[in-house]
Amino acid sequence: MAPITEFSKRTQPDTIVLFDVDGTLTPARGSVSQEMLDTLAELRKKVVIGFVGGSDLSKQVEQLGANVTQDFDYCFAENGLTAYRLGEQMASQSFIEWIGDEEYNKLVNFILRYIADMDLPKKRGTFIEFRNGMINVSPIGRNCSREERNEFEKYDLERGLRRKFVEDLKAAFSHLDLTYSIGGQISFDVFPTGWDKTYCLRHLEKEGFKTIHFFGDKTFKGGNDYEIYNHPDVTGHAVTRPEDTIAILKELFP
Ligand code: M1P
Repeated sequence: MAPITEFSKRTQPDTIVLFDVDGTLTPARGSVSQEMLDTLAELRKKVVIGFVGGSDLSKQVEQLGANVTQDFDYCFAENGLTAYRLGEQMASQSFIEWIGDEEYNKLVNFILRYIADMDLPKKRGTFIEFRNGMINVSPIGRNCSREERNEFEKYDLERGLRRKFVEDLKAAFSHLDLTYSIGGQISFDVFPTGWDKTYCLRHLEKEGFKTIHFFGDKTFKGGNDYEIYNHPDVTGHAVTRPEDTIAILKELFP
């Protein structure tokens, strides 16, 4: 397939480089650095660029800047369930249409009861965030402060609370083909199996890219970058922080 005409001025128009956000382009829930923005602007002269994040687009706007849909050729929020190509929204599916209200209500009721019974030092608000392509579940609640977020992460690492929560959900909802992904510090994502980060590749199938690179920090089994990092059509790069991403980009695209 011929490279896409809009990208024909790039030196490698049939190569796309996709990035996870937290821990790859930015510190966890932090803002992108000027050095990263400059690196991406240079890279975009050579190849096509996109990000694929688990969070919804509003959080990526906070982290990557208000012009994110202009600064990246492809924006894949919620693993690609919300997608933009050159600033234009692409068609996609929704979690609630997939699951239906009856099963969704049972799932939500179970989760809220489970959190109510959890013995945590701090609980805040927004325990379930309803998104287009998934729900995000947080035992402490999404509107905790940054300090409380860091405390919860440590508390959870020592006790495996999220892992146990996920195991109990899997047992209770084994009739639903759901995937549970612990991608960040305070929460986990729940979505239909297959709607992990590889979902965004569906948007690229007809675009004619010959090489797809992906950079991510959660590439281990159970991490939310694992499936796309290991996808046969993708060349994966594991990083631990944005500085690694910049260093590898300099080697790959000098
Ligand atoms: O992008 C990774 C994760 O970032 C957030 O996780 P947390 O708030 O737990 O740090 C969430 O937006 C989550 O959906 C996402 O997978």
